[in-house]
Amino acid sequence: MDIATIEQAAAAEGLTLRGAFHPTAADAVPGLLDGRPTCTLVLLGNVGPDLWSAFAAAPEYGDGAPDPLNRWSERVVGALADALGARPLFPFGRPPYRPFVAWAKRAEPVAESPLGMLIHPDHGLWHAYRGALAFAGKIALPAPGRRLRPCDTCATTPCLTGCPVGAFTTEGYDVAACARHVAAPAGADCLELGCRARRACPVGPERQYHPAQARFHMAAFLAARRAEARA
Ligand code: B12
Ligand code: SF4
Ligand code: SF4
Repeated sequence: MDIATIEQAAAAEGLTLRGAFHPTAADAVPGLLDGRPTCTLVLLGNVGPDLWSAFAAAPEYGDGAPDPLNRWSERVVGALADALGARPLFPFGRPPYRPFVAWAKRAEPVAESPLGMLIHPDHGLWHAYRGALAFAGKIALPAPGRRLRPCDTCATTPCLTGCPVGAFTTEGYDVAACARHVAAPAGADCLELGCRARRACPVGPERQYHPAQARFHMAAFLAARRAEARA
């Protein structure tokens, strides 16, 4: 198995290869189901709107059942894992969540932004992870390139002043304040076009999600909050 084969197989399904690494015990990557340790972890996800056309054409998108993108990810990443001889792992589900944020930092040049979300030097804040493939074999990987964190040279940090309700503070992300605003009529801009603070970031503007994708994610965020409140 080589990394280019995995990248091509993922791309054929609408997923982008989001880097890979050779885990150590500190990475807390589970082994394969037959007991072998994971020697290579490959992350898959989306960069900008690249996954959207594949997902919007899938049966899960319009079937009306909960969590369509997660179910699509389980089906597609699960099928890739079967075909490539890997174990699929997912960032969603029930807590405790798999530490995808820490894995992402090992796999590609992403770093925490002042918003908490990971920023990529090319894709900005417009990217996410849909799953990972755990392989027993040690797959040869390109040497990690050194990239600068865009926030280190961002003089005005417009992301920190972009939120109309000040949900991003030095204390962290005020999820309740954000959700209240997005659910209210005054939050229609965030609901329809995506997080305004995220949109204020000048990095990777061409990767910004289109309105249909932005609305889908924001509606999913509100649905997750409602489900949390009911639990
Ligand atoms: C739980 C969770 C949430 C919770 C946050 C709970 C909280 N803060 O109290 C809720 C449902 C609110 C949430 C929302 C969003 N999330 Co979220 N979330 C997760 C999840 C599943 C687990 C995080 C966790 O608890 N890890 C375990 C703890 C121990 O590790 P931690 O690093 O300390 O985790 C903290 C942060 O990750 C933070 N967090 C999680 N999501 C977000 C989003 C923002 C904007 C910020 C500032 C912080 C934050 O909250 C965690 C607990 O304090 C991760 C996936 C994963 N497996 O990691 C995605 C993840 C972090 N979320 C992600 C995203 C994109 C979002 C949204 C922006 C989705 C959207 N709507 O587009 C929204 C934010 C809404 C907005 N303003 O736009 C991405 C981030 C990608 C990136 N570029 O960095 C991840 C990695 C999922 C993915 N599939 O890629 N999320
Ligand atoms: S606006 Fe500046 S500080 Fe904020 S995430 Fe973008 S590059 Fe980083
Ligand atoms: S979605 Fe809107 S209310 Fe929520 S953090 Fe982003 S800018 Fe603030």
